Amino acid sequence: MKKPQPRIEPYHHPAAGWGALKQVAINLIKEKVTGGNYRTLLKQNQPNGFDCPGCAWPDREHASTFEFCENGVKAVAAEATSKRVTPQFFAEHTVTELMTQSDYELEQHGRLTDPLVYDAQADRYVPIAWDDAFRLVARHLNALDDANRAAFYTSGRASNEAAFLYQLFVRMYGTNNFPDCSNMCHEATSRGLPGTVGIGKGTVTLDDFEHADTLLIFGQNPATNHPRMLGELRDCAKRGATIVSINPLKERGLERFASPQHTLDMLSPSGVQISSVFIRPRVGGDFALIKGVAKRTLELDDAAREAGAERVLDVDFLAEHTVGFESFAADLRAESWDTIVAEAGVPLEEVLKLADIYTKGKAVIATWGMGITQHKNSLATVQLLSNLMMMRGNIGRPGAGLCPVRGHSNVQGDRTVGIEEKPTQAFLDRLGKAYDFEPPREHGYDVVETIHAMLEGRVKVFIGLGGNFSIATPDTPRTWEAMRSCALTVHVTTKLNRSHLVHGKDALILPTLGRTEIDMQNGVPQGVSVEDSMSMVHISYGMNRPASQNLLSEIAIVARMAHATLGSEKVDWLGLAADYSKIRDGIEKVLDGFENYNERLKQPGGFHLGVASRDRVWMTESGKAQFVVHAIALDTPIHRARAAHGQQLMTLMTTRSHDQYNTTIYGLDDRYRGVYGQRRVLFANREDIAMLGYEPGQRVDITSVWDDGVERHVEDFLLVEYDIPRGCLGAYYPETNPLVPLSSVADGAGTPTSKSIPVLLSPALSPALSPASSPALSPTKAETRVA
Ligand SMILES: Nc1nc2c(c(=O)[nH]1)N[C@H]1C(S)=C(S)[C@@H](COP(=O)(O)OP(=O)(O)OC[C@H]3O[C@@H](n4cnc5c(=O)[nH]c(N)nc54)[C@H](O)[C@@H]3O)O[C@H]1N2
Ligand SMILES: Nc1nc2c(c(=O)[nH]1)N[C@H]1C(S)=C(S)[C@@H](COP(=O)(O)OP(=O)(O)OC[C@H]3O[C@@H](n4cnc5c(=O)[nH]c(N)nc54)[C@H](O)[C@@H]3O)O[C@H]1N2
Ligand SMILES: [Mo]
Repeated sequence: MKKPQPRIEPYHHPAAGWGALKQVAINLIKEKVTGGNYRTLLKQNQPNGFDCPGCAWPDREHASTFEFCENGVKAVAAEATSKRVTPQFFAEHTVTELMTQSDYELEQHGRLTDPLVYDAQADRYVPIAWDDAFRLVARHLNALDDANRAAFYTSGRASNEAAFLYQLFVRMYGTNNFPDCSNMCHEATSRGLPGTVGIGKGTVTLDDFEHADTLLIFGQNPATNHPRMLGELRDCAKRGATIVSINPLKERGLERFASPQHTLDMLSPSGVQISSVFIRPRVGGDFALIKGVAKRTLELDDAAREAGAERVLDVDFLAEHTVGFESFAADLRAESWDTIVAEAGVPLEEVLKLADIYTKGKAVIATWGMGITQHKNSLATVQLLSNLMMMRGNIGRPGAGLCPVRGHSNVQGDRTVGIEEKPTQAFLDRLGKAYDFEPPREHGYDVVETIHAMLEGRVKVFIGLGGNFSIATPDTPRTWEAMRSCALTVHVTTKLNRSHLVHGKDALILPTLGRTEIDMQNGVPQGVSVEDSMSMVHISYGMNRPASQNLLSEIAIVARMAHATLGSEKVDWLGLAADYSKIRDGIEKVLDGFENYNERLKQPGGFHLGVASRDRVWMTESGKAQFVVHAIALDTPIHRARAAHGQQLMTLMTTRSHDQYNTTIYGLDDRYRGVYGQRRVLFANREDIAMLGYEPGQRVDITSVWDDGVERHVEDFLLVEYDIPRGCLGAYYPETNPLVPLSSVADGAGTPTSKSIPVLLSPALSPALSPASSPALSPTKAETRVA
């Protein structure tokens, strides 16, 4: 295929539509997906098919007609590619050489076929027998003087069975060090909601979308990240529901959408209007905005009470189900409108308008994504949003509720089955009893703590079940230094990525089956189960021939690692790996809600794992839903940086382009935002560009402002004029991860603050790199800055 010409060209069509159909065809051709594997696309999210590895958005009954999703197809095509990375490939390339390739190029090489071990002398990965690989892992783990010197990462694609077995192995080994991708993702949700409604999960199911009259979409870009959600929003819009987008950007998919399942949409040039209202806070302004809406709700209730009209607050719900409302109300009354408006970056009329919409809604769903969770105050923001919804009883009734929209297809399930660095004692008790051992009791490290621990020599072995730890994480040069200080790094993986190249003294690449592939154990095809964003648990069967004969399933890899490290006296690891239903029996024993697990998975669509708050049962300390008071923070790192640098200081958010899946770069376009053939772009407001003395199209370097004396810097970004609030910038992740300071995390959640980085710009010093070939994360540049 010819190299794309880098260009900027605004997109005027509705999201999805014909543009998406065209991309599907292009991706199947690019990945050279062959005959049989095409047909598997039709089995995606079907009762006997596989769960889409794309995102965690649920499916109607998991049994509807084939739901079309461009990015689901990209994810499946990327896994079904006929390209292969064989031992021969590694014989031809040293690791140092591969480091000069971009993440996009690394992804393009295809599927890994054989287990590999790093040979330091040759600076190459060379083949290793599976048993030898497991022996190497066991030798390292058993040589550590303390189990807490190892960390076990999980990316949210791992199935319930793989994740449960993994946590059992790791806890029997002796640690709770479970950094996982959700530490960087919805942690503010998982840690915040238990404090208000008792459980860190959403309260709605898809059925509620049929009854909602108002939807508030906070900080999400569904056209790219959860395309199937747009189908749901489309139907809501057609029914006349009010949809509000709360986002600094006017994302295309929230404006107009043409559903490929609906002929009329496809024939209409403008598609269907989705959001009728766009509220555009400044980056990080949501907390103040939501506080304003809550304050106004209270004022409207005061007025209604005085006039003897119907109350605006759901007083029955407040009385019967909640505690703490009085102090919450007092805090709202004391809050100044000036502070709210200044910190939200939204004019007062807009705050009042949003409150008006919210209070007119009889059934309101609030959804949220990374625009809410990746800030310093993200946990407080999630709790405040939950409180706002509680004011009008919008939790636990039809058509209303909390809807965090998760990322990875099984990130929620992984946490449910025990991928948790802060497990409850009750969970550990049951696990220990079921498997006759004493689990480690003290809390383990999350992602950021793991990196700190490696840097300080406290963690020496890193094992990753999927993911791309070295560039999904913040502060790239320090993370690389951390990874390189390890005695052993191990990656269970499908495709070559940066993390394999930024390795410990010993290093293993263990290639595994993807979810779309047939997983045969003892002659019986095995299914795995996953839990989506709305707590539906269902089974998934792969359909494609494995990419290589020498792949093992994730479960087999975990089991054989455990067998080699711990032996099989207590747990018959290999027996469990031979029949996954036995692992599910274990899950059923240890966790509530999984009664008759194997049986209930046979129902088409699976089953709903009860969420207590949905039933208005509150698993909080008080036994009620709790109002929590948080002040608007006025002394954040952003405030301090602005005080020091004035107007020059900008707040940078890092998001996904349309052609990526997290760190996996499928292509170089971001169609809906009008970016083609390049990724090193920086979206800025036209007036800011002028104020800072630049021109659109000029190239700039970006430096973050932090107080630890470390220079964090990325180079050579194209300034693109964009409709974004003043003082805010947008760029892609992972290219900008070197800018996120390791110590900059969400209070109470530990999430890197990758959507609010205080930065300064300067004219680009280096000559412009060719955008199409520039390393996605210029590794050499990042490396030169490793202290
Ligand atoms: N195709 C595809 N699908 C994916 C992924 C992918 O990379 N590619 N990733 C998966 C994963 S792991 C996740 S977590 C989800 C992520 O899905 P999203 O949550 O949609 O993630 P992002 O693209 O990072 O950014 C979300 C939005 O937040 C907005 N935003 C930024 N700062 C703020 C703010 O301060 N306030 C508000 N209100 N909005 C803000 C941005 O403008 C953007 O529209 O998608 C999942 N699905
Ligand atoms: N600056 C910034 N940083 C961020 C974010 C952001 O918005 N901005 N978002 C954060 C978020 S929300 C997340 S979730 C993390 C994502 O962090 P990760 O989950 O670590 O990253 P991914 O890019 O999803 O992982 C991709 C790799 O997983 C492997 N893989 C794919 N499929 C499989 C499989 O079936 N099995 C196994 N074993 N491996 C597989 C492939 O090798 C692929 O290269 O990044 C976070 N980092
Ligand atoms: Mo995520």
